[in-house]
Amino acid sequence: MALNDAAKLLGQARHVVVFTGAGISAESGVPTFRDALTGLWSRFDAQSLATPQAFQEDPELVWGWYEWRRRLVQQVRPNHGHLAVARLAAHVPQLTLITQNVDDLHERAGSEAAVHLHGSLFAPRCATCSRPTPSPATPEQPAEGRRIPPPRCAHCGGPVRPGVVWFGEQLPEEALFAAAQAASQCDVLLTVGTSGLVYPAAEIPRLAARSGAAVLQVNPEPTPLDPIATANLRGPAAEILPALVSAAWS
Ligand code: BV8
Ligand code: ZN
Repeated sequence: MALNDAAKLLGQARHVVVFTGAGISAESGVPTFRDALTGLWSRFDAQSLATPQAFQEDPELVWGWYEWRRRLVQQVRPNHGHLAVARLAAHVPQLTLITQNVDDLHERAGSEAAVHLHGSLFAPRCATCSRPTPSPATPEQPAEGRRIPPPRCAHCGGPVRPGVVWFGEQLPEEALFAAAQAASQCDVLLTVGTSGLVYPAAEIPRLAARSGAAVLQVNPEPTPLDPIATANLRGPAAEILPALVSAAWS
């Protein structure tokens, strides 16, 4: 299905779900999970660092990695893909934005109430008593990163951890419930920049398809979601999304 037909579907939609992954932030300069890690972390893969075990074994290495990512996100800006998603909300009767990303680029692009299935780089909490803690001042870091001891919790003295969902950890219940609810009720789901490999998040587009929604996929590469998609729009999000929104409401 071509972009104009996909735009027609979007233009007639009552409830649109936008489901995003790392690919929508790639053109802002935020590495995806498929991109090899650099500097201090080059000998690790993201999936092994993003675990409670890694933090247990080497908290300074893992905290240093998240502080490096947080600093990078603070230095970059939302791209035309994020901005088109924010614009889309003004055109459709109901829009639910669900993201796997831990950056804040959707919010900085003007999107309200993004459902963060995997948490955020900007919501640290105590690893022991789970009390939220203020984000520390962003430490200077050499480009290749460095080990940083995590701050201590003011209440129990426990180590502070990033407010993200690590592999092997459960997703926040209310976020997962809201996402499943929206996916089962929407009539169009736009999946953007995700490889569809991480569960249970990857179940969301499938739930929408099983519930009768049209799934529109934006990704320069094929993914396991291709077979369930009504349209596979091959290309970068910052090009395809503005074109889709303009075609639907020009
Ligand atoms: C859990 C936060 C259970 C941290 C993240 C079922 C089957 C198999 C395995 C499992 C299963 N169920 C559970 C598992 C285990 C595991 C899992 O899914 N493993 C996979 C890898 C096989 N899941 C879990 O561990 C989950 N927890 O199951 O708990 C449980 C139950 C009870 C009690 C206790 C526990 C937790 C998963 C969440 C992990 N945290 N992030 C952090 O960020 O550091 S996941 C992280 O990786 C991201 O959030 C994201 O979800 C994922 C990366 O995927 P994408 O976003 O899709 O990005 P990716 O890099 O892969 O791909 C980028 C895509 O963009 C590509 O397709 C590329 O072509 C495209 N692209 C590139 N440029 C552009 C573009 N697209 C558009 N425009 C461009 N310019
Ligand atoms: Zn504590």
